[in-house]
Amino acid sequence: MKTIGKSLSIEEVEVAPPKAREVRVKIVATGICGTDDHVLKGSFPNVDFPVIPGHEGAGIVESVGEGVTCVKPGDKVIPLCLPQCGECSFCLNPNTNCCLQTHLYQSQNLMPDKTSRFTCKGKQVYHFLWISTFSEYTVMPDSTVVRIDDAAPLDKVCLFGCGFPTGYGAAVNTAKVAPGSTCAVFGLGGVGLSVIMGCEASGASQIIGIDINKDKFATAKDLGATECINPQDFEKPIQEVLVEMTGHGVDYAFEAIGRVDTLTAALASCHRGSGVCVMVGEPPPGSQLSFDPMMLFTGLTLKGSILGGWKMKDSIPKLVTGYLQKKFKPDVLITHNLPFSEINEGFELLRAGKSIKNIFIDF
Ligand code: PAD
Ligand code: ZN
Ligand code: ZN
Repeated sequence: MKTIGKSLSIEEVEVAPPKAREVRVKIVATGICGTDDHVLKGSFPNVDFPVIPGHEGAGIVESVGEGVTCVKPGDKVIPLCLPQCGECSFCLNPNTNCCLQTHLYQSQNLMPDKTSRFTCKGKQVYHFLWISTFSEYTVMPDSTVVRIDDAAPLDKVCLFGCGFPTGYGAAVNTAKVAPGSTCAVFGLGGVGLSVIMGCEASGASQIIGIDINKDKFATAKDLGATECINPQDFEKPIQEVLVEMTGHGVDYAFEAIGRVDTLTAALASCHRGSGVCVMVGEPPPGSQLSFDPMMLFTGLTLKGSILGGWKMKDSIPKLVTGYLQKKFKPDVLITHNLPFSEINEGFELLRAGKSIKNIFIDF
């Protein structure tokens, strides 16, 4: 549980039974995503405190409320940080994965009936993105949970709740990386390394990883980066280095850090006539991007990508099945398996650049 200005504290929380169209899930494993760190630092917009964060989990359905037909007790599931209600105009639009129920359009700090299922010492605790996976039990609407293959190892496939599909999908869905192309990936955390996996799977011939932490380079190269560079090793701006390395700039640049300066650099490192820059990292709330609009005049494209463009209910079970068929290897990202009691140590490891993905079990 997180109270503003404090680190996470582990508390006894009462988790009420699911109401109609809600599901109560026993979380078996959860990861930390960079977005959870934004929540702890207070830079994720519109979070109410005290809150139970966490959105990269996997578990087992414990009970369901009236009218729930998509899952039943005992099913292995992944909670979805982007709902898919299946009925709104955005769900019916094949060109967006952002259901109108997502946190960008309405608050998910309480259940749809505007009450919380969490109580601690008699006080209401808020939900996060409707799924709050940093909890042994959690309740979510049925639009934000999906059944996965019974054979899926939950301590691995929890990564399909956010980080892996976000990065992989940014390459294969949003950018649609073409075979033989050049790619630059800014930020080699869980998300950026998953972008590299997507670029590699798409047949990119040059994949340049960019990070200020050289310890990330070995994993990036194992996953398909052809070279890795640290902007601090150069006197000139990194975009100039990338343009020189590739002739006229990269075909695709991905920002997977969440900073405006690196987003501007990613944009400027793209091929002016046909480059595609994809914003994946979440910039601080209220920030503004400033660049010469003439950059776009000759064909450069700037796009955003949330959750890799996947409609989560449709896609996550298929991705998990693909994992079981060894099509993806997101477990390479798991550097630490820790008991849930060490969740704060997990955030410290992430901030110190000493971990990629921390997975928590043993609630
Ligand atoms: P992470 O902290 O594991 O990785 C960030 C990486 O960026 C680290 O390797 C840092 O060393 C590196 N870095 C930091 N500053 C710089 C810099 N100035 N130049 C170069 N490299 C730098 O986080 P993550 O991979 O879990 O998440 C990355 C971002 O993606 C973060 O902003 C998160 O909120 C966002 C995100 N977006 C979505 C989405 O749907 N678009 C989903 C999940 C996460
Ligand atoms: Zn995330
Ligand atoms: Zn919808």
